[in-house]
Amino acid sequence: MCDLKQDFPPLVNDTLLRAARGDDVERIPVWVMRQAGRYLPEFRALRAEHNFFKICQTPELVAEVTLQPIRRYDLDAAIIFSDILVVPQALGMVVEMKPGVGPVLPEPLSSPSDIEKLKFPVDVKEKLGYVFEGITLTRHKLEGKVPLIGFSGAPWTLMCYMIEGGGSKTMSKAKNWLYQHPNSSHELLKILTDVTVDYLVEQVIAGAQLLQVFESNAEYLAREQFEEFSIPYFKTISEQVKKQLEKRGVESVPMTIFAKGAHHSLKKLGNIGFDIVGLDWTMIPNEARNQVGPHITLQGNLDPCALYGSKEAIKKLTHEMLSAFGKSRYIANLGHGIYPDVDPEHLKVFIDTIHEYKWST
Ligand code: 1CP
Repeated sequence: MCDLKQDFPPLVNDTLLRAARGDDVERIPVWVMRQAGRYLPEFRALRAEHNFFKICQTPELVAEVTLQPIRRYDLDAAIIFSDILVVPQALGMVVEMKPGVGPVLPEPLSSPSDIEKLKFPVDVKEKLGYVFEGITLTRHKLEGKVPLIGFSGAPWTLMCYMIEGGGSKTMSKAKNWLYQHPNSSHELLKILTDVTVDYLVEQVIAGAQLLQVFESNAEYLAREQFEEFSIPYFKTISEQVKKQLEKRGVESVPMTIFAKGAHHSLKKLGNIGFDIVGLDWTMIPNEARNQVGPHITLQGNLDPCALYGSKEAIKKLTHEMLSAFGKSRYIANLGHGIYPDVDPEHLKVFIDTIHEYKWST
């Protein structure tokens, strides 16, 4: 790999990073979870020619897909094109992306003894080097226009896919482990945490300017399980990523935790070393603010289905969202990833409405 890492172009629009730090911003920064992907015709055209993971593994294609929404919209950040399931792949599991179905792991972990089959420890530079190359190349191709976000799945969410073998309505197989095999569950979650820390550290070294951890499956856990099987690993991730970066002489970057459905634990989420807490659309902005405290930047949270409404309705709901969050310590986003059947023009209305909003002083 050639050393592309030096001399990244200077960042022109740093609004997102300033909002992450709690500095004043002249306009609210906005990016959208899953902003590069299936709702965009230009992504579908490229996807028709290439296997999903082939795209993830090819830095030029990663850069191209990451840039597609940046060309189309006035976004304040890019998120690297990849998937959370590259981590189970790095651990030796087979993951396929089936059109119309989603991810399928044909040989899931069916009992705790299967943990031994995982190829651990993982040399992330060897197994996931393609992600880091994609990040470095994308940083160059972005030409400093907006910051680049790196990401990973959180351990519990990854554990779900590895045990369920794909998506699930109940996560009952993965939850079975929490009740039947708590020690083995912790063993697996610890393995996933170790890989995730190394993976996120290398993403920053490769050029990621903010990191988001997706705990999309938090909503399946009651508070007690969330406190036992999810929160402690968030803490380890934020502490270890920052510590290892310091050791490597690299400046740390803001970190976001998005724990979908974790209403019961917003207070704790404000206290685990993450700088930004992402909210889903069922969470209420001022209640979340009271819970997480004033030192956290909030991100979210329009219902992704609101983009099915008329343009006028989208504007109205977006205005309501903005006035509910207020201008400081806030990053606008949807409350979960954008759906594939959304009209791309409707996303434009959401983004432009955020930027055009007139704050009364
Ligand atoms: O633009 C971006 O946001 C970057 C690309 C990205 C991200 C951040 C993709 C591409 N996947 C993800 C994260 C991801 N992947 C999450 C966390 C965010 C979330 O909750 O939505 C999860 C749970 C996955 C797993 C996954 N991968 C699913 C969900 C399945 C389920 O259980 O409902 C799906 C459908 C995928 C496939 C996928 N990932 C990304 C794309 C563009 C696609 C579609 C694949 C295709 O083209 O066939």
